Amino acid sequence: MMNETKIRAYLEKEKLDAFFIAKRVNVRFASGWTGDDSFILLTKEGLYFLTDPRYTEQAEQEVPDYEIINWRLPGRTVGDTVARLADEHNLKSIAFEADYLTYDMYDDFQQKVKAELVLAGGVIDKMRAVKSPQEIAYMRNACEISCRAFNRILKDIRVGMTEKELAAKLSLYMVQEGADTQPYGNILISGARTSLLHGIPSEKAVEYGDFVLMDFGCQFNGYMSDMTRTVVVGKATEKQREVYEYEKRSLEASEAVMKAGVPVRDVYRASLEPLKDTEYIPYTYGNIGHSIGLFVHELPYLAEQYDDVLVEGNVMTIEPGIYIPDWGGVRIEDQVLITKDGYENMISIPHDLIEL
Ligand SMILES: [Mn+2]
Repeated sequence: MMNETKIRAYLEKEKLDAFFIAKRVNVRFASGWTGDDSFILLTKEGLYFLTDPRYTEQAEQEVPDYEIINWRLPGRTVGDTVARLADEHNLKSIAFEADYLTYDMYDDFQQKVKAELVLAGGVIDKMRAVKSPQEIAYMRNACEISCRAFNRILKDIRVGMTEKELAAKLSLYMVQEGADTQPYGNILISGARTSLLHGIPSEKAVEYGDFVLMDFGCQFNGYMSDMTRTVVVGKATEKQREVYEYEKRSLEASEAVMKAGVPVRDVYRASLEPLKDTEYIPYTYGNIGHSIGLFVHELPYLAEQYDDVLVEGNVMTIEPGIYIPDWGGVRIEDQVLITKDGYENMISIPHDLIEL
């Protein structure tokens, strides 16, 4: 059993009979299941794990408390199995992830399932916002792995290496340092391309004087790290130094206000303070961080438009940036655990400019 009790508490409170869970990270959060393509129907008394023959053996090992059901029979859909379970257990209402279910699946459920389908988008996602000590420990580990990989990649960054080659090496280093498997879509871009907020590593070779921006992370037992550092190949110019310095102040100003009880809006506003009399405000982006866990971008976010307040046990990334089109950008990103009085930074690499 993992977090089923939290979901049952929600059913109790909302007077619902069951929750159908399809989003992969929510299935993992609920049950601990590490595989793919599987669904959970959780009722007040029952735990049903809907999977197919590729996964039945793994399911017996990983989710032993569940009744494991092969839904993939000829001509059958997940909706058929859910409809049968709903009838057998007299379920009147089933909550589902309205922000995730495909239209096809919803349509199929509507035709076959007699229980009322209740919109519950984002519900389990919100349950994931406060991390347990074990989840925090996993993320500390993921961050340490990333930091070790960062120290290794610095030795490889030199004129002539392409962004793709370096990105591949960085991924390899994280796996060698203990990450789960292939890390997720890492950003490693250089030169003027560093103004692309989510630039994809290209065939561009690193040149002397380039910024190299690395926004990357890995998973440890499914839990993610996410960090960014921007370095200069060779000696930084005056302008590079200036932009870097403002970016560093922006990051540190926002980190300085982070603690439980602080509105996310205030963290965002603090990031702009050091820039307010400069030309750089138009080159910032309105979302400077996100929660992280089993998924890289979780709730809450750090931006003006959200009413969320930080609470103890949130794990947040904090990543303001300055992005100047056709010139380049600087981003520094930490991953922090929110505590009663402040935060613990899980990223041990200093914020100072590194010249290679
Ligand atoms: Mn991030």
